[in-house]
Amino acid sequence: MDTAAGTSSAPEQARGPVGETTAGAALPGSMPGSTARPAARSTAGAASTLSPLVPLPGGTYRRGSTEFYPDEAPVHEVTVGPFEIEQHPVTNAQFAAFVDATGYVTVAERPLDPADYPGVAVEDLQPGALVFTPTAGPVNLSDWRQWWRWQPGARWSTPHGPDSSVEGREDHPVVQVSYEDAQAYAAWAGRSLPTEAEWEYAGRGGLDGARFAWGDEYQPDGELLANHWQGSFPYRNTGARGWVGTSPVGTFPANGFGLDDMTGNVWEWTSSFYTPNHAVDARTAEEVAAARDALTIEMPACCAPSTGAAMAAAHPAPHDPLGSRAPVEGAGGVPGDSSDALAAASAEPGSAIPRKVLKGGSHLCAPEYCLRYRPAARSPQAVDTATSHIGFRCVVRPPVAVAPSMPASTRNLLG
Ligand SMILES: [Cu+2]
Repeated sequence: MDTAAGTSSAPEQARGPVGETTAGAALPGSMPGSTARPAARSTAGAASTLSPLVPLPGGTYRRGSTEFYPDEAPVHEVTVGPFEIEQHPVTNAQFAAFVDATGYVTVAERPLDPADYPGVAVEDLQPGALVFTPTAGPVNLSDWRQWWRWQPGARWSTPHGPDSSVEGREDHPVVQVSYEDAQAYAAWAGRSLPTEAEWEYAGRGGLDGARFAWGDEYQPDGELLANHWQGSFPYRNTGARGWVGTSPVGTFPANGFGLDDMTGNVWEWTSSFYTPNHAVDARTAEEVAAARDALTIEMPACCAPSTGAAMAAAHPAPHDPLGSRAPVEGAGGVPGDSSDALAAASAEPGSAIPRKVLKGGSHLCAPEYCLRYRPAARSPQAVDTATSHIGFRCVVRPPVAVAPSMPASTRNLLG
């Protein structure tokens, strides 16, 4: 494994104009039923630092796409209830406030238990995370290990390793957060993580069925509208509006709901377990697993190490997979996501670590390689894995009235 903290390849670093756009800056965009952005809601201990919430009415929309990757199909109608969603991804400054207030230690900062990794040298069990590193030149794009490395000391505050920091990047999205970390922040904020259906509804910004968050045309009037890879992947990134890597939230225009960075910049965690396609979303875990195992179409693995195999690349499989203590959301009014069986079915074959759906694509998505900076795009991610291009944002739902007579088929539509 690569344990070289001082590796010769320079990790990707933003080199754009720091501070040119401030977090939460008002940008053009309309919200349903309102012309002004709402102020941040007051929640215990966190009020002044949380992202503003944008209220969305909910409704029925067409989820998915048949134009790109098989896991986005079929296009189908989904109904979501009203909810509020954070205007932009959680920033480094916001995550720092959470850590300051709680002393929270992220998964990437926790030591790996030698008992879980017999035969592995103790020095190879340092806390760390996955860091993207550009290659020297063109490489075979089928092997993500060429541009992802396990970096000891990589964590949210030093996202590219011990020599990096988030200083001057306070208004960039936080990265190197696992699913558990995102959930912990949301709980502190009195908020939740969105379901996949909620996220895609929000990401579409009211443009039902559109290819991108801004419409069907990739670059209307030649304008780049999301932070995704510019140049040749994975070795030359000429920058998105000057930014290589993450960009300050709100650097690009908001979508029709007034939401910043819904596509591009960083992938965002959702609470939904990954399914091989939408046709099996509302079925049993057995059907999901069967569909997963039958999925023989070779999908480009995005710009991301999509599964716990990333960890396995650096470490042999632990006896007690981290997934076994992975939090499962669902009992409190998030339909469809509560089943242990669905968690198991979401895992990569041969792995016990559940995978959640990531949405939105990231600054690493390169058009010639990964067309996932779209609302319909999805990517499976093992819940224990943190990388330099995954972040999150939170939602707030109205209190759910208990409706014991609600038929299961209706519940599933919400998931
Ligand atoms: Cu991608």
